[in-house]
Amino acid sequence: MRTLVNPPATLPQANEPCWCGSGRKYKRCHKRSEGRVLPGEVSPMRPVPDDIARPPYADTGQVVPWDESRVKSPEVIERMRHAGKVAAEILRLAGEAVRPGLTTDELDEYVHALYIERGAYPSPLNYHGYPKSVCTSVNEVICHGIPDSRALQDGDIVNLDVTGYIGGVHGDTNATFLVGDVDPASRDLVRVAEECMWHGIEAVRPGRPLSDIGAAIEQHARQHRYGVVRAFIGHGIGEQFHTDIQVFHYYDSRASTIMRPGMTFTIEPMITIGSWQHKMWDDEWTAVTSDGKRTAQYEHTILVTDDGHEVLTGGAGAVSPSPPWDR
Ligand code: EYF
Ligand code: CO
Ligand code: CO
Repeated sequence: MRTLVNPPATLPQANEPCWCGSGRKYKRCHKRSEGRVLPGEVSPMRPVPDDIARPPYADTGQVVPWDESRVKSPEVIERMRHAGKVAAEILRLAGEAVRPGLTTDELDEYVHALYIERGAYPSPLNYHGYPKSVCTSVNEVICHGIPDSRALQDGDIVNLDVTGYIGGVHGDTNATFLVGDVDPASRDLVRVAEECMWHGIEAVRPGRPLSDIGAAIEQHARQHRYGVVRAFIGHGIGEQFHTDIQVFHYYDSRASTIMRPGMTFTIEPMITIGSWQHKMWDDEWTAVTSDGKRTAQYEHTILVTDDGHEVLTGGAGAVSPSPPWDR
């Protein structure tokens, strides 16, 4: 029997045989993936010119961690301010390019060029072997979506996660963008995800445990009946993309590390309309919600200061420059 690849114009009823010729009921076959994001073709890795300084994993894809102080020196902090600004600018420009019909691979090509024009190495590229320069996570994709040949569709939401390596340090930031005309429920999700990030940021102060951050995020998400993804967390950052600090986005009493001035880490909550549980695509990179419902994320790189915090990827020119309630 011939097996069809593309769905016909008229779809079967749930209990009728699937259009693909599998012999299974439609509801047990292709109905399950209807409206879901499907993987496309991934283009070859893009080269980075030799004159751009590369992190140690760039050539091998192997990440070999080393001991890095949790508290950064003023000199490292100054370099992180610059890396943060570069990442924030690239994220804003990438978001301005988002439109229906553009493929996520075309977005990657654009973002890759933005890093290079600024003398930055795209931190995701070959990090643990990751094949692209930016993560593009559409609709039910929680994080680490790989740019490919899928075109953005009117009504999609897409998270762009930009990390740049410049001056020997990384700056990491992301935001979720609307593609064309997006339904009110998804717009509310995106708004609350941004608010959750800022509630987490406002909980950053020296002398307090990291668990304050997750508590603030979880409380706000719950208030809106949204879920908080648990499998992916914020991380320490500096000369390495990821250091040993772990930032949970939900309350966990074990997050007892006390925040100290000079610490740098990301806050990057992933908020869901339905289940907070995830499953992985066969590519083993792309994490999606277990129920296929939408999810949204925002991320900033934060410095703990003597009296609170500084948002290294925030400020003028950032997509999310300050708490929405202060704008
Ligand atoms: C080993 C990757 C490794 N990991 C984290 C590698 O912090 C990040 N975003 O805010 C972040 C970004 C990327 C990243 C890009 C690539 N990786 C992804 C998924 C699994 C994995 O296992
Ligand atoms: Co990121
Ligand atoms: Co991050």
